[in-house]
Amino acid sequence: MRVLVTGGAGFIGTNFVRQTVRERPDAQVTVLDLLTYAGDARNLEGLDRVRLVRGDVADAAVVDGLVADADLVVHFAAESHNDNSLTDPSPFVRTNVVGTFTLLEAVRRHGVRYHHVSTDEVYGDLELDDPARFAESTPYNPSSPYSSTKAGSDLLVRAWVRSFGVAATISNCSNNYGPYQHVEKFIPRQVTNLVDGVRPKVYGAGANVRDWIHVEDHNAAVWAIIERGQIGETYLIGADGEKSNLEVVRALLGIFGRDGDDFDHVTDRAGHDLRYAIDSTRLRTELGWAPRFTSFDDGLAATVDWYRANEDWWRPAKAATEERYRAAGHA
Ligand code: NAD
Ligand code: TDX
Repeated sequence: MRVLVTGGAGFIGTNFVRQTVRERPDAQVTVLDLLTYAGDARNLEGLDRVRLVRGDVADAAVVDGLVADADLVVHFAAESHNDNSLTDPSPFVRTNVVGTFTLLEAVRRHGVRYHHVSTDEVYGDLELDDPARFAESTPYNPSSPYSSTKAGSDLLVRAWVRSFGVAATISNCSNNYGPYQHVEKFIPRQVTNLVDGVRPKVYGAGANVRDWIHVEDHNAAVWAIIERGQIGETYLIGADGEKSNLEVVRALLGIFGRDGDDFDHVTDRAGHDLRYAIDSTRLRTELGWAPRFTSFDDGLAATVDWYRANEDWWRPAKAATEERYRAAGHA
C-alpha cells in the first residue's frame, strides 16, 4: 500500500510514520512536509520504506503528482499551536484551509482514499461541571484562529464527500502527549523547563481541563478508522484522560522530585478554552478500538524519560521558543 502522509515530520505524523513502518510491512510511505519550525527531518532518518518530500500542501502541482501515486492520503499537516494563531493567523488559513482544499481537489481527481486528522477544539469548550462531553453530533463552535481553520477544513471534507463522492473519513482527537512533541506545547515546555531548573509556567489559574491521550493510541485509532471506518463519517478519539493543567504540572513536579507548588502563574491565553472532554463510544463500539496507555502517570513518566534521553533533539528549539513566550507575555 502506498501511503501519502502529510505533516509526517511533525509530532503526531512522525509517530504515525514510525508506527506504520514498524507494524505494516506492506506500507510504502511518502511524507509531504514543508519542514516549518514544527517539522524535523531527523525524525525520519534511517527509516526503511519512507521517502520525505519537502513541499507545501497548498501547492497544487506538488500535491497532484504525489496524490496520483498514492492509494491512501493521511492528512496531518497543519499549523497546530493556538498561541501562534493569536500572534499571526495568516499561515493557519493558508495551511489548514487552503492546504486541505488542495488535497481534496487532488483526491477527487485521482479517486484516492483520504483520512482527515482534526481536533476536538472544533467543538468549542465545556463548563467544568458540564455532564455532557463532545460527541460526533456536537455542533461546531470554535474559539481561536487555529480551531476555526481546523473547523473550516473539516467542513470542506464533509462537502467534498457529499457533493463529489470523495472517499473520506474524519477524526477529531483530544490533546496528545508523547515523544517528538515540540517544546512550545504545554507538557514538553514544562518538562524541558524542569530539566533546565526553571519553574513551570501555568496560564491563569490553571483550572483549564484537557483530555489527554497518548499519541500511539491516537494513531492506532486513525488506522482503525482507515481500515474499518464508514466513508463520510466522523469519529471522535479520546481516552478518558481529563486532567486540569494544575494536576499535570503537579504530576511533572512530582516526577522531578520538586515541591507541588514550585511553579509560576503567567498571563492567560486570550479566549482560552476552559475544558475539552471526548465521548469516544462510537470508535470503541463500532470499530473495536481501545487505548493501550491507560495510566496517564506511566505515560507521562515515559515521556519525561524520552525528553531526558533526547536533549539533542529539543535543545535547538528551546531558547527561541521561550523568547517567543517572553514576547507574548507568557514567561
Ligand atoms: P505539529 O505542529 O507538531 O506538526 C505539523 C507538521 O506539519 C510539521 O511537520 C510541519 O512542518 C508540517 N506543515 C506545516 N505546514 C505545512 C504545509 N503548508 N505543508 C506541508 N507541511 C506542513 O502538529 P501535530 O501536533 O503533530 O498535529 C498534527 C495534526 O493533528 C494537526 O492537523 C492537528 O490539528 C491535529 N491534532 C493535534 C493534536 C495535538 O494534541 N497535538 C490533537 C488533535 C488533533
Ligand atoms: O506554557 C503553557 N502553559 C499553560 O498553562 C502552555 C504552552 C500551555 N498552557 C495551557 C494552555 C492549555 O490549557 O495548557 C493547556 C494545553 O496547551 P497546549 O499544549 O498549547 O494545547 P491546546 O491549546 O490545548 O491544543 C492542543 O490540543 C489540541 C494542540 O496544540 C492542538 O494542536 C490540538 O488540536
